Amino acid sequence: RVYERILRATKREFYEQASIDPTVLPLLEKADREGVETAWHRYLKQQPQCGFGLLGVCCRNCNMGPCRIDPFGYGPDKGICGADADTIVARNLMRALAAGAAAHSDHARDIVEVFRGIVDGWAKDYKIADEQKLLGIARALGVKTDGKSIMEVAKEVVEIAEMEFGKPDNSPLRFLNAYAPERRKELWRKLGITPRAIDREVTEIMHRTHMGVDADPLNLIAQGLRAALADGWSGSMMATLFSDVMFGTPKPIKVWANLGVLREDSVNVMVHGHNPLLSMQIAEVAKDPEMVELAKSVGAEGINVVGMCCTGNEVLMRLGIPIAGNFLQQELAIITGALEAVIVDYQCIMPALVDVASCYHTKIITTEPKTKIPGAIHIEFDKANARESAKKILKVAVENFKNRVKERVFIPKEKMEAVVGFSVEAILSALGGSLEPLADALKSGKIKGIAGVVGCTNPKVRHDSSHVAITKELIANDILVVGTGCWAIAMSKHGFFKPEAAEMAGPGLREVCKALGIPPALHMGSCVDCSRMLIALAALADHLGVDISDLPAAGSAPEWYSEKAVSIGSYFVASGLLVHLGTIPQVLGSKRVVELLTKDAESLVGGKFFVETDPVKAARVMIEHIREKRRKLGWPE
Ligand code: XCC
Ligand code: SF4
Repeated sequence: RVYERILRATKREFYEQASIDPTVLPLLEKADREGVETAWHRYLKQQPQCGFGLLGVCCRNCNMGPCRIDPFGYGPDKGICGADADTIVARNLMRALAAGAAAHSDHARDIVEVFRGIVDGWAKDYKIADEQKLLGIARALGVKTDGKSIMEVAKEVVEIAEMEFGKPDNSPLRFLNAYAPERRKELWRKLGITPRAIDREVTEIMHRTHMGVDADPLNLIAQGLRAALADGWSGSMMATLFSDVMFGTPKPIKVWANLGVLREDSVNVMVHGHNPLLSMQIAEVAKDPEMVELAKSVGAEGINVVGMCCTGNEVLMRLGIPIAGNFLQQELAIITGALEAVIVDYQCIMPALVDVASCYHTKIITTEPKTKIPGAIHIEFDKANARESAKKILKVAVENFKNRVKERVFIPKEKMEAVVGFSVEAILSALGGSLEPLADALKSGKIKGIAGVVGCTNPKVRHDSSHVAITKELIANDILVVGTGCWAIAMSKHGFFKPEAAEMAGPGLREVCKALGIPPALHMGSCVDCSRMLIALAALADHLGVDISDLPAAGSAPEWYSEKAVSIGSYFVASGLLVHLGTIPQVLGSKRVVELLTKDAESLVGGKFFVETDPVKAARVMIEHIREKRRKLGWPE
């Protein structure tokens, strides 16, 4: 039906349906006039998408195949090796999860490597910016800090961090052990899903999904949860913790969001990807007098660094660098004709950027050995000479200003003010230093519950629409919403992060927000910062003397596309949360897998998934779930 509607639509109708963000339509029309394609155009060309793929019943895990199962029962019900739909679907999903966990954790590895560089002295352009944070981590890990210099503490901590990736024994991951609540750890032990080492859990998925190893959907999914826990409670968590140590723990800060942050008079440089190691340096060197001088010499007022996706979130929260948009806007930023360069690290970077950029003067600069795109300029970022290296990369952008074609520039005027930067520490300090006020507000029912809303944008959903609709519904029902990633960018753009947004909240939440001067939805950071939510949930559960699965809380990824979201959703489920998915995962070809994820999981880990493409209906399910949890706690509904 969707397909028919799309076929019948005129171009303009299609573009209007693409997004609720006012910057999108004019830029899609500009793209059209200039013969440029975007993800939306390519999405249309992919219709109808492969039914076997959508259901997850296509297997390419060996060279007897590819094999596919006939979902209607007329054709083959087994692959050549005998794997049935349940096995194939479970294996495919676990491989996606493994990729997501690997992405987050490899990002963490790069952060930890530079942290090691601080200890060993080669990472001279990085420093320990937040000593308190480091001491807190040390204490949590059981590292003695008394009488030691900060560098001595750092050395011991980094040794533990490095071992998380590949420690050879079977003991639990050290960060998970330090931060997860006792009841959770006990449950995971009983279920045999305590993660031992990050790389090991990912590798074990790759092993088990090889032909002729694990064919049992439950056993496969159990290993998936184990890898996801390794990601959430260690990989992603280390990425967050050490980024805070090196760049500072985010505090509330006023920022601007949406494509209107691009400037006609300046060199516009977009940092895109996930890791703050380079983007923080770019943002800093852009203020360097030498670079500003260079920008003036080519006729610009200065250098305007803007962010995209999660590395954008990293510099947004720490430096107030404006954010140009979320995932589906990456091509549009180039189509404005006003972008001198896109500097990328990794993840969520469409290879199409190079094609789009070829129609404009924009340069795409890749910087990581593991991320190269044919047609892009590759300048490897040297972390041992970070500042000089960042300058070298930025210079390419500045010198490109003279190639901008003024007549082809169109910068949408829309930009929105937002208050972001709600780390756990910042939330605690807004609460006056303890969890007590939040616990009281929850118990009395002023705040009914907490929802974590995260994740991407996806052309299968009208861009930003589900993020906005679900958040509106939740806050109107007195549920405090926290979140990360492209959800958080959507919220920034649509005004949910202004303190005045409290007016959209129900009476109880509104009162609390007004008293504290905070918005009803809180920006907690980038994708890896979902680990901040784990820490907050654990602290709240401990404070109340209950398990995470008892809390009036739920999660949602309304517009997710990424394999990383599979891992995030899974670690929240394994940590005891109900998690909503707003785009349909490729699992419907197996009734068994669907049952495991949406029913059986709850009796095992206390959390489960549910799939609902209608955001308002999804919010109602989450609200009902929260009511139920309140009933069980004996709190007023
Ligand atoms: Fe990527 Fe993190 Fe998704 Fe946005 S939200 S599209 S993963 S940038 Ni994590
Ligand atoms: Fe086919 Fe089995 Fe090989 Fe998959 S693993 S491609 S189902 S033979």
